[in-house]
Amino acid sequence: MYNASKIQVLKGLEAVRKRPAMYIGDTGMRGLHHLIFEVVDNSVDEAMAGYCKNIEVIIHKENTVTVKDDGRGIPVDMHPTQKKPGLEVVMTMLHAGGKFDNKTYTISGGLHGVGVSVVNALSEYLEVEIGRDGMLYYQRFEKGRTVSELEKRGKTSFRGTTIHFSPDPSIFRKIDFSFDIVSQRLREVAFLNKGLRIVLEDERLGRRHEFYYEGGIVEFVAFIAENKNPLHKPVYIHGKRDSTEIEVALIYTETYAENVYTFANNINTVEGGTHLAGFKSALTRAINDYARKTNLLKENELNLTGNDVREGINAVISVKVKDPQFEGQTKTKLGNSSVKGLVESIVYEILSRYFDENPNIGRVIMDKVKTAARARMAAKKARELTRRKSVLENTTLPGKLADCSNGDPAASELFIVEGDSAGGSAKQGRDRTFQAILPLRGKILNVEKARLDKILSNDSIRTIISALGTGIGQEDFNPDKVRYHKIIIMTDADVDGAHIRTLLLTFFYRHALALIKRGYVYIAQPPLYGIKKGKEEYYLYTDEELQSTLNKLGKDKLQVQRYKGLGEMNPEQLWKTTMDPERRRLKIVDLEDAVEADNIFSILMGDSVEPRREFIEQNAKYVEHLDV
Ligand code: 0RA
Repeated sequence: MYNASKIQVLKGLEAVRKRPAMYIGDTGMRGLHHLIFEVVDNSVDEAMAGYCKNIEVIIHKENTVTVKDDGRGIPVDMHPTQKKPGLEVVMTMLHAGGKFDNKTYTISGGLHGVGVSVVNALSEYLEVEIGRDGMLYYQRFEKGRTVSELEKRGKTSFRGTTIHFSPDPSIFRKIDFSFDIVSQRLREVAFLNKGLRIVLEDERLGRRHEFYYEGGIVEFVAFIAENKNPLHKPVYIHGKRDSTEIEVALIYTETYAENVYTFANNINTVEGGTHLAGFKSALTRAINDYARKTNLLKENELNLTGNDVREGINAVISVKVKDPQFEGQTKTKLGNSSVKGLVESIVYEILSRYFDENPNIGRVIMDKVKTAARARMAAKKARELTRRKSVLENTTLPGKLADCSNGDPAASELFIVEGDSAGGSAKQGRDRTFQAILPLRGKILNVEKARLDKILSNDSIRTIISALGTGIGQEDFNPDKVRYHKIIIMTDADVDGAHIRTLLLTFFYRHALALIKRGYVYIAQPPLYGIKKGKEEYYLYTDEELQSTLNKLGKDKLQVQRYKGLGEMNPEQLWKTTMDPERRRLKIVDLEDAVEADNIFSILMGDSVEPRREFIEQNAKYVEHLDV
């Protein structure tokens, strides 16, 4: 029977297939991985409601995915108003999830929480198995359409939901899941939900990760602070009012940067919001009050500033809110105004009590923030004395820069190039009217571990800043003065190159964010392979391109070269493959790329603690050159 409501349903999922980007952001890597995270989010909802302890994600050989949980199982009984099984409602109606149950924390904004029906709509096929009340149920869908009736498949002791789906190749450009991307997000989710076990298995690679954190965000923040010389054990703050739950874990380290990661309903709120605002004001107040009370701050001394009390802090803030409002450019800013006051009062109260009960830790933290305040005042004085000569107002361009002749920033490009030899090739190969080259060598600074004055004393950073022309620092940075509207990071396609790229992106993220937001920062994509056949030359940028070209050309009389570094290309090749606007490929750096780079050192690097150590050991030769 084809009733009116069914027509509605098809229209809904047709809309998803017509404009998938509206629902999952894009149809590239990000959107593809979103499918997994969407299904996992539903299982995590069950965990947050207290019914699910285990989630298993399997990436199969053909890039199909299974997500299995031991929650209550999607309801299979008739839906009271839709007149069909609950499962079908969940799978074929947009946003149906929250409508017929009373889940405490469903997500109502941003790209998350669009519902499993969206995954269903964008899958070639999707199969569901449900164990509920001792019975096993099964149903299959194709491109969002029901293709089999809900069937009973006998008795079972399994309780929960298993969803197996195959992304539709007519929707996604390329279907190849990244173990690391999935693993990183699942680890984050496990950190944010203590006691939840998440297993990731990759049958293509034979790899397996298991995440389980009894301590939740306390372990999370300890992990973030691990390599930065923590000054004390983590402080944990927890509170619940009405239906809002607040958790904060914080730890000060010897370093200077502030690393506060905020989450609302497990979503990384990169743009901050009311939870962050509440935390900041509580921290400043609690520390100033304690400093006055203990006479560490004398009557004639001024209050510590927000920046003072956050120097070297590492914190994770996680709130679970009933109706989260996500705002901002990337829908990652928490808007619920009531959360600010809640976080502020809970953090202030518990932190003040904590200082009273743990005077040793209180003391260590007061020393840290007072040092920060002294450094701030000394830097201010020094600045006033030197009338900010030096790098901030230095208008002479660095000697290493081969500038372009065009004076128009909108038409000018700056290539930041790793190494002198590649820099030389780039200088010879470029079009000097609009392309400038800045070769980098020497130590690269991990900006996360240094105060601004140290950052400014680093040679590479100074040359970049003066080439850009923007100045640096809270008061002096001015993106309107930028001398190039394309700033292109060009590094080797190896581990060292990736590391340098990460460091540079971290620098831009922390000190020149506006340039990323304006879309001025790019990553060059040099080819990975070159093939010669007689006089013909081919350049291939991915392994897939290499394969298909090899297949096309046959295997005879081919010279295949793998480029390990930019230095292996002569100026003409570098121009043709990587610099010529007509032929090159560029990747624009968006906010999420930058956040990812910034997180690599702190929360996303490698695969949990042990492999991270391996990563550092493997790159030890590199780390030696790292000025930290
Ligand atoms: C609707 C209602 C209930 C649970 C779910 C959906 C649910 C959905 C998914 C998706 C993946 N795993 C899931 N587990 C549960 C509540 C059911 C009840 O009240 O018993």
